[in-house]
Amino acid sequence: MAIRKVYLVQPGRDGKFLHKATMAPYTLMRLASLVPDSVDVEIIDEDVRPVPFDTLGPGDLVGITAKTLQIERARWITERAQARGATVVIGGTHATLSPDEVSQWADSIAVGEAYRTWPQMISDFDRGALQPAYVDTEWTNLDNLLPISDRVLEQVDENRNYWTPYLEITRGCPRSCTFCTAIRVSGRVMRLRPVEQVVEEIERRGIKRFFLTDDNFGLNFRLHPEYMEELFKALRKLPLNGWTCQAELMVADYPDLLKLAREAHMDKFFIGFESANPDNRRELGGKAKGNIVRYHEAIKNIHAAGIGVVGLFVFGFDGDTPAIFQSTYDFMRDSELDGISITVLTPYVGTPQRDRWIEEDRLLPNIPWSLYDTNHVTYRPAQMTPEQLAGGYDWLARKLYGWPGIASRGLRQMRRYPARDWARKAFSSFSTDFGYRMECSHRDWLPADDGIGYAVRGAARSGLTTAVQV
Ligand code: B12
Ligand code: SF4
Repeated sequence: MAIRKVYLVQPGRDGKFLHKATMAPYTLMRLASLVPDSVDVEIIDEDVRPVPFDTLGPGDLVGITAKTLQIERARWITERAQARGATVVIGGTHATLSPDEVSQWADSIAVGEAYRTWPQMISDFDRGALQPAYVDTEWTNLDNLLPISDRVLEQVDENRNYWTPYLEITRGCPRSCTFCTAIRVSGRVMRLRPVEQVVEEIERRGIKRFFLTDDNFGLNFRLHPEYMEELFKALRKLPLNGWTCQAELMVADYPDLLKLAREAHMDKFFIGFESANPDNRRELGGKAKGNIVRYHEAIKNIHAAGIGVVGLFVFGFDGDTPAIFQSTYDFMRDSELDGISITVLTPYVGTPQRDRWIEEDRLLPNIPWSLYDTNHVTYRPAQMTPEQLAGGYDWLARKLYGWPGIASRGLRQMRRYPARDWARKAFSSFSTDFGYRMECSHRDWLPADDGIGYAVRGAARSGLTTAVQV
């Protein structure tokens, strides 16, 4: 059947906040740019507008991207689109990690990256020969990615519709943390995009702020210092308001690169401390060791370069007891961190950790994938009950994401900039913790009279998620 139109869908969850959505559909922008000019393509982010089921019909190819927590919503969309005669392809993290499950209800699945397979799927569909699965395990060289096309930029209008645009500069991570799925979707070899293409993309998209999708951008301080130097020198010439990226503690050992990063308008590193408990170091793939003295030193060195640090912490490792929440909070209070993310360890499909816990019969039964959102407990921890883990997490979330906590970390960060930059930096100084507050509100702990939390829960309850608490 000849192709009529391509729809690319990002399942929704949070709705909009102050007229903008948070999750710019960068993955879909890249995929839409691979659709030949002769074929009509439309991106639909459910957080911005609903899927137009009434207009779907035979000849339409609907591509849906889904992480694990979005897969039930993806299936719901699929069933309605199929009922209208459209054909549905599922790609992204969950289809890559659990292909057999997804291929039971999708017309076709894309496993892995899709720079080669997606154009093939479109062409096969057009000549009536779509296959049930397309697998790419080659970790394509990123030297020649097709640029994000003008028609896609016009349609998404990311600066108007989203709080933070995303950008990919490098991809992959050679570490092997037992709980990580990122390496299973991005590969273990660090791949780098040519600096001139990165600059071209930033300028053409007209973005002034961005969050890097790179899983471990900071590791390139050690792996590819010349590349980083070239990149930072190119970015410092651009009129950027600021940008953020994921890294590990070792960036603190590279003062010259830190200085260049600051000049390149970098605002903050999101650093995976993961745990303030040294008993968990075996699970942390060699990047963090639960060594608090080293954590304090590294934060100090990064701050000295004028860059902020957002600390990422995971709770529920086998070494954790109920005391972990108070001891981590004590560390956080003393640490001068500029933002804090706390998550519950989550055994995603395809991780060594999930395999082990299945063997030990530790997964909780009947947990829907929508609760694999890192805010809910989905397994039996080794030294706590599930209720203790959930209760400790809620206790800490309340302490961290109450307004006083958010305000004090935001103001601390603002003070790192000269007063003339405060207007430009105000958004990024407060937005990170505010975003985590919104994420935690999926656990329903915000007081009912809190306007913002209430709005977020309203979006969550509008049928976009299954709001079950553990
Ligand atoms: C950027 C990012 C985010 C952004 C959101 C980006 C977005 N618009 O979705 C933010 C910061 C908001 C975010 C939030 C979360 N994230 Co996140 N995120 C990422 C990250 C770092 C990069 C993804 C990305 O944009 N890459 C760049 C694009 C170009 O590549 P890509 O998405 O991989 O797409 C390629 C292929 O996958 C494929 N493909 C993808 N979709 C489709 C669809 C079709 C039809 C086809 C044909 C192909 C295809 O083709 C693309 C081109 O090759 C990944 C890690 C990773 N390396 O994947 C984690 C990751 C996806 N996130 C993860 C998680 C857990 C979360 C959170 C739950 C964390 C939290 N506690 O807040 C939330 C959930 C929010 C939500 N409602 O979905 C996990 C998912 C695990 C899983 N099994 O589901 C990952 C893998 C990281 C990890 N820790 O392991 N995330
Ligand atoms: S360092 Fe980060 S990206 Fe790399 S394996 Fe560990 S959790 Fe995954």
